[in-house]
This record gives sequence, structure tokens and C-alpha cells, in this order.
Amino acid sequence: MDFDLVVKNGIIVTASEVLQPGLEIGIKDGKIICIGTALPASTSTQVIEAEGAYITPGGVDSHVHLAQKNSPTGDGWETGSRSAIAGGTTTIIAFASQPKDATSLYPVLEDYDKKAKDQSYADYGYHFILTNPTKAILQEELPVMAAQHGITSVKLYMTYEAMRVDDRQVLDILFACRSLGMTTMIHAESHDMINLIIEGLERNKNADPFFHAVARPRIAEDEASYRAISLAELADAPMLIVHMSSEVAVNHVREAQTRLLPIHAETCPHYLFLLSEEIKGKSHDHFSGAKHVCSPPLRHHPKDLEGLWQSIANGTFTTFSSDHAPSKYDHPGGKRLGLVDGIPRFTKIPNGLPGVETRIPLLFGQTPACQPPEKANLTLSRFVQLTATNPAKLYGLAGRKGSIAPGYDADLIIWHPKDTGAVTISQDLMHHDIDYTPFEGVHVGNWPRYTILRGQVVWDKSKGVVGNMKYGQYLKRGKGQVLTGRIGNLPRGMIEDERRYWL
Ligand code: DUC
Ligand code: ZN
Ligand code: ZN
Repeated sequence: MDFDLVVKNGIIVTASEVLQPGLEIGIKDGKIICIGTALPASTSTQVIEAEGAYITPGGVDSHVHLAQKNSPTGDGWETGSRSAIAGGTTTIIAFASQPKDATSLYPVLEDYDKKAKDQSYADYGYHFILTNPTKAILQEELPVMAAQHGITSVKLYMTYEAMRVDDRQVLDILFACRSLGMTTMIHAESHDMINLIIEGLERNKNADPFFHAVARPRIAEDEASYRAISLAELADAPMLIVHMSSEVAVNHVREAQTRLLPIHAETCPHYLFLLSEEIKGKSHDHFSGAKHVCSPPLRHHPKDLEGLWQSIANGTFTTFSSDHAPSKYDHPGGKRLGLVDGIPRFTKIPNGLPGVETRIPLLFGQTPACQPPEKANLTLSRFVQLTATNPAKLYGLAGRKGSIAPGYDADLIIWHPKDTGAVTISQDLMHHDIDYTPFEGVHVGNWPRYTILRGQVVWDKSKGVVGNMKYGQYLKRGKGQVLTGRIGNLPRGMIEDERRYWL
């Protein structure tokens, strides 16, 4: 076999193994053909010598906002996907967001497709954000979207007037998705708790960016997460709660998982590395805290971080995504919307942070590849599960993305050999179209030396981005796998077959 590319001598890491050093990966036509030793290389074979380097699967970032209308100063596909590959992410699943007044998903898909086509450095797919789940959408359109377009997941919001669905609508969606084998993602925060607190903050003229965190306390996430789990339990449907930031809410998930409910959890870099202190801003400019305004907000105490790190290690979290949802800071249509006539109004600050580029290096930096074993927060295999294998399986890309094995797309990250790739994150190094990074000054023990997408080097740290924006392919996804628990549970307290009286 004449390979196009052979990667030699690295240490391959999968979701279950750290393989012995010295193995070779043979790649042809964008696919991994074999893993072996002494693979033949002809004159046309490119060889990458990776001695002493870890090799992990290209990252799958399953929570990215690009080219969304409600974020006009955020990243589009060109800049967002460029930023992704520079940080080791080769697959992005972004959102196609239904406007509240839209009664069909077809124009929504067409609109988002136009923005992404030939503009992505990374392979990509979409989840629909459903804001107006009409009968026609649930019964007629979703089946077509799944079967013909490979869109097999939806996201719902329990808060935000312009986006939220009520509990009855959540149930209708869960039942529809269950019957189609689709995955439901949910933003769980209590709308009414938040609104009540905002009213009080406004009455008391507390309007600095920091009050965004006060307006959305942990208990709002805890209550809504428990409610979301209960709705999923009634519907006997799989669910993933996105961007979890509260230990108590995550404990609700863990308790559900121990009862074998198919409840998955996602967290994001900002909830593991940053605290609400950041939203206080600089002493000379409190408004600069707007750079760190996101929802759920950054939490107050180091103990909050500890609980989340435990759930990274103990398996409760299924995925670790960026929630890249940025707005420019120094822009009248970006974060500065929260300065009204020069006076801060936290409710007007667009929510969200950039992070698609820094997600993978931040987490890799917490593995034994970069930390003494007693300080490492997770194993290398757990890193691979969270950043690549699990999101690929959960969102219907199993067998193609998220692992290093024969038959898979040759999507790889080759890390610098030990101790040679350390980086201090700074805005100057970023490839997004945003004017700051919330992780400025954070030290990471390594950075991708190469990112490889379907056998092509697309990021070479010594040269920069070497891929091109027409290379990314649209991914028609299959049905997602249930990665924790199972379908077919009886809600606590119900008698056998009780649902059949009303289903
Ligand atoms: N939800 C997200 O998923 N991203 C940014 C802000 C939000 O509320
Ligand atoms: Zn959200
Ligand atoms: Zn998001």
C-alpha cells in the first residue's frame, strides 16, 4: 500500500488506551488505514516524525456559535473554524437557530448553510436551536432533517424571552426526539428566578457587569437542571444539559445517571478555569468585566471549580465543549451594547465568550502529559473521551470521527514532545476575529504542534494555519448513541406500563 502520509513514533492515545511508543499510523485518501510498525513509505509518502509526541484524535467541539444573527460581532465560519484548527479542533458542530416567528426549519437551514459552505477550515455540522416547536416541525420536518440532512440533535433554552420554550414544549420536543433517535440539548436556568432578581437589581440601580453573575445564581441552574432531568425522565428520552457550571446541578445529573437515566452533561473551559472575580473588571474600568459575561455566569468560589473538576475525572461529564459564543469587546454592536449613554446596564451585554481555540490546550494541560501525576486533574484517555470520542458518539459521528483506528478519518493532533510546547495564552496568538481572549495570561503546558484533518496538515505551529477554508466538509450525522444509562426506564413511583394509559 502506498500511503499518502505516515506518522511515525508517536504515543497514540485513545479513549481507552495509551499505546506503546513507536507505533506508526498509515493514512490514505484521508482515512486511517492501519496502525503498525515499519510501514512502507514510497517517494510520494509524506512522513511526519513524531518521536516523543502524544498523538490524540482531532477535537470534536460540539457546542460552537458561528454566524448567528443574535451575535453580529461574533465569529463567522471563516474565522471561527480557522481558530478551531489552530487549537486542535477538526470538527465543529454549530447551531442553526430558529427565529421565534419562523414556522419552518427549511429556510433556517438554507440560511446557515449559505454562511458555512466553502468557508470552513474544519469539518462541520449543525444542531437546530428550536424556539417555536410547531406540530409541523416536530412531526414532519425533524424526521426529514434527520434522515436527509443528518441533523440529529436540537438545543432548547429554558430562559431568555426571545428563545425560551416552556416545560410543555420541552416535553413535546423530547417525545418527538425520542421517537426519531435524536439528542436533545438543553440550557437549564430558571427564567422566573432570574427575572425576579433582575427586577430587584434594576430597582436598586445595581447595573455593573458583575451583577450579571448575581442575577443568575447557582440555584437557578440547580432547579432548572433538576426540572429538565424530570422532564426527560417522564418522556424516557436522552438529554444533554449544556454548559454546566454548578456542582449541585451536576450532582443531580450524577444521581440520575446512577439510576441509569440517559442524562448527559457538558461543561466548558471557562467554568473550570475562571471565577466571577473576572467580571468585576479592572479597578480603573469596571466595564471591562463585560468580557467575562456569559450564561450561566462564572461562579464565585474556588470550591465551585473543585466540584466540576471531580466530575471531569469521575465520568459524570460526557463532553467538554467550548461554547464559543463571542462578541467583540470594543465595538458598539458588541459588549459595549451594555454601556447605555456611558452607563453600564448589564442586561444589555451580549452573553458569551470566545474559546474554540483554547479549549483543547487548556484541558490537555491538566493531564499527566503536562502535570506531575499527583496534580493531574484527568487521565489522557479521559481527555480524549471528553474532547473527541464522546461528542462524536453522542452526536452520530461514531466510526468516522473522534478516534484513532482503522477506518476513521485521519483527524489527529500531534503534540510537541515533552516540555517543549508550553504557551502562555494571549490575544496575539489567537486566530479568531474577536478582540480579546478571556484566558489571557493562562499558562498551558503544551499546544498542538500539528493539526491534521482527513490526512492533510491544516495547522503547523511553526508556520501557522496551512489549511484552506474550502476544505471543511459538511457532515451528515447519524443517530446519536446513548453513552450513559439507557432508554426504557420507568419514572420513580410509576407502576409498570403506567405510561400506556396516556401515551
Ligand atoms: N447559551 C449558550 O449556549 N451560549 C452562550 C450564551 C447562552 O446563554
Ligand atoms: Zn445556552
Ligand atoms: Zn452556547
